[in-house]
Amino acid sequence: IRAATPTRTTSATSPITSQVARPPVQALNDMVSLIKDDITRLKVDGIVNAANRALEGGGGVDGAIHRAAGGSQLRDACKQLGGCETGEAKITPGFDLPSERVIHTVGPVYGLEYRRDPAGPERLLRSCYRRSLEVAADRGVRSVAFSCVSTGIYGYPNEEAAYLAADEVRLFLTAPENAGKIERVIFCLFQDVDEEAYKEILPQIFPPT
Ligand code: AR6
Repeated sequence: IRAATPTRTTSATSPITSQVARPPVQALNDMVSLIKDDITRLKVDGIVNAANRALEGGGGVDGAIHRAAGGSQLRDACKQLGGCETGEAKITPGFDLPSERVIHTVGPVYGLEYRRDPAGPERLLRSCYRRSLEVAADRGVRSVAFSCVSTGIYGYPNEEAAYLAADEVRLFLTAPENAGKIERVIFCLFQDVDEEAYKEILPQIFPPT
């Protein structure tokens, strides 16, 4: 864990909200947990934004992150990146956010990608989670909080997205070449439908120890 100021405590057992210490909805094992909260409040090394290919900000979690980061600073940093392909991820500082960094990933527009290739949405959504963790690990980001990429405006079915997110994170964390790179993954949920889906799926993919 990179940060060492007294207010930044992100150990495996401590909660990670900024103002109020609230426990995760359900701690499944030492590395993976759920929290129902506004992702802009989390004090972690990196939060994952559900962005668009232009990286110009937008609605949903993207809009909330840009506002909380101090809009123009993050917008300027994103401009330098030259956009981002669907399924890819890029990183910026967090500016005014409690989190150090923002990892911007672009999820598939479900209907559009499905019409192009029915296997496209799964491949691209898995890629978002894998590439976000790879980019994080490359930059020394050890604790990562994910928003529910593609499940809002981009229309990915919630349960399927929850399964793919959890399974792809499991694949990353259990790959021998990734050992020790990421210490903690938090799935940050905003809607009841996602809370229900993750509560059902996570114990299957990350059995409680
Ligand atoms: N904290 C955590 N999660 C949130 C927050 C928040 N403050 N606000 C919304 N969510 P969406 P997408 C949840 O639509 O489907 C933007 O305009 C939300 O409830 O933000 O990938 C971009 O610029 C949902 O569960 O992202 C793109 O154009 C999840 O975040 C497009 O939307 C993702 O919903 C991306 O669409």
